[in-house]
Amino acid sequence: MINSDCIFCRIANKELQANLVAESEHAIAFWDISPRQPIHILVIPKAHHKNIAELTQNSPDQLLDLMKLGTDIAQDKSSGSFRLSFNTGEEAGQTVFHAHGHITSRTPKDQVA
Ligand code: DGP
Repeated sequence: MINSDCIFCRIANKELQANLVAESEHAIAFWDISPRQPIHILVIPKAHHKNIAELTQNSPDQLLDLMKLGTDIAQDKSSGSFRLSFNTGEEAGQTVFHAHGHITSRTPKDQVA
């Protein structure tokens, strides 16, 4: 389901522009608009789920697809040292209430000696 008030639904639906990295059947990944590390990519389900807990509960098949896309991208873009993290709830720093994983790394693959 797509929520027209949700910015990440609109990116997933290609109504809003983003710097896309890759997509799979159920997930899409794009560069974070305000990167905090040299690699900072978001991976989101195409369908609207407010956080990773709801996605896990409601659609384990979509969760698996998202995790595979996220880890494939992380391994492709980084040296192999990365984080894939999900802020869940306001107190944990979640500001966009459409589930999303932050793929972050300090060591892009092309900068490893
Ligand atoms: P969080 O704090 O975990 O909810 O992370 C939300 C992230 O989403 C934050 O790092 C900034 C990013 N972001 C917010 N709006 C946009 C947008 O319109 N485009 C892109 N590419 N990233 C966005």
